[in-house]
Amino acid sequence: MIIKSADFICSNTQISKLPPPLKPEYAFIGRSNVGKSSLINMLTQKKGLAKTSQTPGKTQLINHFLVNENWYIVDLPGYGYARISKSKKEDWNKFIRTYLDKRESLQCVMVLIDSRLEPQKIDLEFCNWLGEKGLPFVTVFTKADKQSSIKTDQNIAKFRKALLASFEEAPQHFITSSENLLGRDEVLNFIDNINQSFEPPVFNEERYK
Ligand SMILES: Nc1nc2c(ncn2[C@@H]2O[C@H](COP(=O)(O)OP(=O)(O)O)[C@@H](O)[C@H]2O)c(=O)[nH]1
Ligand SMILES: [Mg+2]
Repeated sequence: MIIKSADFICSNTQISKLPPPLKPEYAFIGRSNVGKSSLINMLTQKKGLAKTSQTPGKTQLINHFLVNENWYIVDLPGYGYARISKSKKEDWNKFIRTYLDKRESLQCVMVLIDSRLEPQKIDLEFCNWLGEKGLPFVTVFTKADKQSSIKTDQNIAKFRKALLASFEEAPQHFITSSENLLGRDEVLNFIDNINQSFEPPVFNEERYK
């Protein structure tokens, strides 16, 4: 897929104010600092599109970016940072889980995982929750440039093995680096294929007025 345009559309804290679900969308999510903003910028080749920062927990909104005027990248707040109150965490959970569970046009959840780390409980729990809800997801291993491909492969194999404790099959996965464009074509092709067969869902217009 050739990226001709990628534009920020809106930030939301309310599900009722999201754009109408008429275009296919892909939610990007993972632990804070996993490299989500960098990956979005890498995929779109637009440097400042999603803001990157070293400060965990900055993005607290559902951000919609429209690509090629026909599909959305959705940047979701990162999960699992320590310095946040319990009630805030619960708010996060409720808000994001409602979005993921109810969004009619959501095609796939892209779960970002740091390829340098051994399987993390919070990532596995999140994948298991997606599985329980029957939501389609893939895993996207980030920052592959930071260590040898042997190490990356070992960590991925461990993660996939851990998923097999609750899934019959591990979901499709991608290996990426925002530094050297690794995985870019693969992720964009995956999205392009789904976009080809997208049919706008029937929805209640009143909800989006
Ligand atoms: N070497 C390397 N660094 C990365 C990569 N992706 C992100 N980073 C760095 O990791 C930090 C967090 O990235 P960011 O995209 O802001 O993470 P987010 O919190 O998940 O949005 C930043 O310092 C990035 O420069 C990558 O693929 N390779
Ligand atoms: Mg970010």
